[in-house]
Amino acid sequence: MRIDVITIFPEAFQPLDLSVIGRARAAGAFELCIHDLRDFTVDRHRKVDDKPFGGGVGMVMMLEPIHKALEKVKKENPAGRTVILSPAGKVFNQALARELSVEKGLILICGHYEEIDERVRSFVDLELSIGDYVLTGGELAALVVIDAVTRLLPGVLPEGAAQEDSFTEEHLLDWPHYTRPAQWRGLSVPEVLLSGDHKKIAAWRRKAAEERTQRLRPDLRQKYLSRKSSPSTAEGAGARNNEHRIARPPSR
Ligand code: JCQ
Repeated sequence: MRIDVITIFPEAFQPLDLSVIGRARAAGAFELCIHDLRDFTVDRHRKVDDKPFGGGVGMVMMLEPIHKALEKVKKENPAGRTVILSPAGKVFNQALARELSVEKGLILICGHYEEIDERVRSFVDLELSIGDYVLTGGELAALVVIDAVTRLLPGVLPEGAAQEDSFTEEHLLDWPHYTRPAQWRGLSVPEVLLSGDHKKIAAWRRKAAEERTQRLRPDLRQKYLSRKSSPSTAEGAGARNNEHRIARPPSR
């Protein structure tokens, strides 16, 4: 997969040089290209924003630099899905991370200031939100999406590690984990985990995951149960509305 990012803060993507994702990138599991939006400006001041029509505080990101950047980047990443990050987007989750992880390419556009000119939505494929809060820019949201998507690519995690997350797509939290020592300052490990009985251990984990989900995230548990009974409506209006998905034939 090739990922391009269009941003006014290229340095914000340094975290992707670290740890698991950094090593995977160095090993060629995916390609990442960061583009400075100011390189696509047309004026002496390298201006990327302007005052809002109709007045008001704050600035609006201009269309022209974003469009110019996209023109260049799309030539290098022709199958890349163009994505903008904003609180108005479709709320990102593990299922969306899986969907994006099978794309040939992604092109992420990071907004700043108060807003992006609304007309940008006429030339992007998808608008994503990482949650219901407001950030100062799209960079942190893009980092979250890149991390969640790239860890699903072949060769990034140890064999089987990403498969275990299928649990989370069933709307279950992970089961409790323990490591040595088995006794620590009066805190012990559940007996069954020391038994060596793998069938019993698997059953315990399933039950523990369900109990823990009910206790800590009853909302997830509810979705899990309603999906089992009527799969198409389990996500509610969020999944049914197609507003964030702009029609385009799937990439080859
Ligand atoms: C992303 N959840 C919050 C803020 C406007 C493109 O328009 C805007 C983008 C941002 C930055 O992204 C977020 C965000 N997911 O705040 C305002």
